[in-house]
Amino acid sequence: MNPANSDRIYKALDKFRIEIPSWGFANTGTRFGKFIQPAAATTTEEKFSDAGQVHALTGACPTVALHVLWDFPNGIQSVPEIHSFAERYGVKPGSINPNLFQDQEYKYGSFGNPDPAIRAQALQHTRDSIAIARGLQTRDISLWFADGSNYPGTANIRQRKLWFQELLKSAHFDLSAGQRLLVEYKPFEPAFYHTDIADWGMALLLARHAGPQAKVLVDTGHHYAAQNIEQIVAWLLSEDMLGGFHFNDRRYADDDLTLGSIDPYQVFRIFHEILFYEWESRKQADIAYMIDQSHNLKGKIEAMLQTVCMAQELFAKACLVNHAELAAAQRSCDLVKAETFLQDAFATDVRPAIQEWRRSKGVPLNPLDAFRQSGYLERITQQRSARNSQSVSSYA
Ligand code: RM4
Ligand code: MN
Ligand code: MN
Repeated sequence: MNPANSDRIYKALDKFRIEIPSWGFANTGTRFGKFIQPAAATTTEEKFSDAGQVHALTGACPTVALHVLWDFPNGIQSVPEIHSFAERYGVKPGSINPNLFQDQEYKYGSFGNPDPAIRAQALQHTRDSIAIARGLQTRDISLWFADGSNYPGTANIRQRKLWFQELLKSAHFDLSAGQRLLVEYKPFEPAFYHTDIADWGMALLLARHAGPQAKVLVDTGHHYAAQNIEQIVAWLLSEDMLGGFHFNDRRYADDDLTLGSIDPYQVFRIFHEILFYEWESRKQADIAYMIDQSHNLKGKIEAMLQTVCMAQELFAKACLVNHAELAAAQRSCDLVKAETFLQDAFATDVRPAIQEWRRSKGVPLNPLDAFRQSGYLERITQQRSARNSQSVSSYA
């Protein structure tokens, strides 16, 4: 690889950060059952410890996304504890995810629930989550709603939209300067007839209505098959409304498979649209890159390392596109030439350059190998297996 390209890769990796989810280290499963891993994290402290390993081995994941219901058993009172875990394990708290889908009250929805008392409870939980984020000095509050309906005629879709508008706006009032509300969308599941925020357009309208600190969050798994996700990314960038990503891969629906395991070219194309935008606009896009994956078959820490390394590789490949030449080829409608710029960048083996970058940062050249040799997995398996064996695994 020529030195100019290696240099581009080093610079790109220097600024590339990706957040890992606390829930990716705990035991999870399918809707049919949980498959217990003896090494899975059983406490928030253990999640921080595992996240700290991923960051220590990659140097690319300084923050961990937290879910309020699962990681803050005492709400705002848990903040000092989280601070101490962050200190101890070398990873900071990142985005704060309110949980508006698990409590029994939310059977018929949260912000879209016909019962005003439940809507008020959902808003209060969101406000508490914003206060938690403030206490932790983290920027993003990331909202995903399971709200929707399963059968035609059972929900007033327009009325629910108004409730969403009203409550998101109220939540926005609570934000401090610099904080952001990220609004995630999902076409279906758990609701199978209609979802209140089903696509990027709905999320965009709601975020706009809420206020200037609300942006859209794109979870790559939350699209119908064949959807052109990079076009959505390009439009959101053009509207200055792209707040962040939840990265994962999918084959059918919200599969939460390891990033790039099915379609690495799509992730490359997403990164390309972002870098092309930055080149053209001469602006740095302010996007939170986050992983939203929870593996029940692969080892949790291994899968997370695999994901981070894949994200770095695809980002490095995307930074090899020569934007000036691409723009010229697009202007002259030289289709084959334009497409070839992308294909050549994608086909480039960036791994040696990434290893050089890792060497310069003092992290292992192969994070996965280093993890396997570290003895960490054996240690936590021993420490946690008794507790994990008591975990409930049945679906019904
Ligand atoms: C949803 C969505 C959210 C995540 C939950 C657990 O499908 O992707 O971002 O918090 O799952
Ligand atoms: Mn998500
Ligand atoms: Mn999801």
